[in-house]
Amino acid sequence: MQRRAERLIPGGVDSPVRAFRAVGGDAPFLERAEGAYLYDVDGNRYIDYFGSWGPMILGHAAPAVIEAVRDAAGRSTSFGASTGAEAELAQLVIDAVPSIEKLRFVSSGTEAVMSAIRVARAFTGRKRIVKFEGCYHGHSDALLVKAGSGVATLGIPGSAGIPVETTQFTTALRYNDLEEVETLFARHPGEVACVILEPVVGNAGTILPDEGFLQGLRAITEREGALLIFDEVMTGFRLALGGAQEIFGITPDLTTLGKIIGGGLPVGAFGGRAEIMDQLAPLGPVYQAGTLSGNPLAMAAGIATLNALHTGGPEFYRNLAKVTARIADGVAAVAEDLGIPITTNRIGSMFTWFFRDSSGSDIVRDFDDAARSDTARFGHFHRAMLERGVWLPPSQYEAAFVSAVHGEVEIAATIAAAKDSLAALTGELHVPSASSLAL
Ligand code: KE4
Repeated sequence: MQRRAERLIPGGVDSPVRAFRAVGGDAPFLERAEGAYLYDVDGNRYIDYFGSWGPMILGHAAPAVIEAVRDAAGRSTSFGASTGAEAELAQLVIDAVPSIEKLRFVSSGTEAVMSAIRVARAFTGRKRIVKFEGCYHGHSDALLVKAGSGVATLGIPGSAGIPVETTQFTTALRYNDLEEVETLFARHPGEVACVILEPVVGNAGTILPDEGFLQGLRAITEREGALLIFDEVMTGFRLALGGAQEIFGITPDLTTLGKIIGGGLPVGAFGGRAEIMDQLAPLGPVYQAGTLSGNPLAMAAGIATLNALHTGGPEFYRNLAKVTARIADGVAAVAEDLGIPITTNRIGSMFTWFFRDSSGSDIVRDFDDAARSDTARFGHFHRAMLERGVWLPPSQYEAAFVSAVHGEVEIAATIAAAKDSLAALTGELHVPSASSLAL
């Protein structure tokens, strides 16, 4: 199956991270999934900790979602004309995220971010965009900027096929560094259209904002007349019903969403104050469009998912966080006992175990910290866990996710698999630091 896929599709995958390049080996091909479990074509079962990269917060094949999609499919799969479902899902999003007065649906997080950037540039009449190293906002040209481009230099394309002219107005700064943000604005007064970030980073592994970082960004952008864009494609409806902005009490000007709001079907969205969103055609001068935007099946899956989350409310998220803590901290405790340096970053139902070399500090608060991880050892751990029926995201720089149907059985099985896997690693540990040699 792998060989056939590789003959027909570059790398055999429709998205690079699925190719397991960061962890080695071939990724199993999946046949189906249910609840917290994935089932591959050879009949192996895995506890799922990447959840389709975020959407599967209810668990796979949630009955209400499947029922809604089946029902919608019977009425045709796409119209390219308005349906009541779009406004119904929009209302469920807006009820949960007060900063959004109006939104538009698209078919991916990439489209949502690309469109939000365009409307921010139109609304402010400015060109420059500021992002942060380690934050991923989809693969639109202007946002694929090499890490480390920093305040001094022009945005340097982070991928082949992107002309420097496209990224010259993009600056990537260090996450959690307000000083760099101040310096950037001092160098480019009146030029910055927007600052975009993952309010909790999931694409460098999980990295939390320092106390005051988000508040500082809000104050600076307010003062400078730039828009603050929270890319909540991953954190939206993941960390709380109102996402990271609810947790940290920040009101961004624009928010991008995806993943969970489509319940596993292709949906992205961008939204914010009506005065900004009304720049969009057919009302305003900003063109943005999509054949399958607001697709009826995707809307049905999103409505079923968000209805379940609205019904579950704060208690739903508290339970998710409790189960996540037991899993993440349970495995970290095993690593500690075995003398394997791991830093666990965790919030809500997102977490990452950073495998540290024994010399580095144990704090991971920006991309440089994350990049000091022992990715080879993470790769060995990933493979060992996969062999024991636990499928972690196949990269040190991805967040793991827990669903509402991960329970006692999955907690115990994951910690047991980790005990075996980490013990197997100890033989490959580098020479321990002097302190741990002390007799
Ligand atoms: P999509 O275009 O992949 O739907 O969304 C892009 C995107 C935008 N913003 C954030 C914060 C995101 O996390 C993403 C996509 N996340 C990755 C997972 N790290 C998608 C997985 C993949 O690329 O295959």
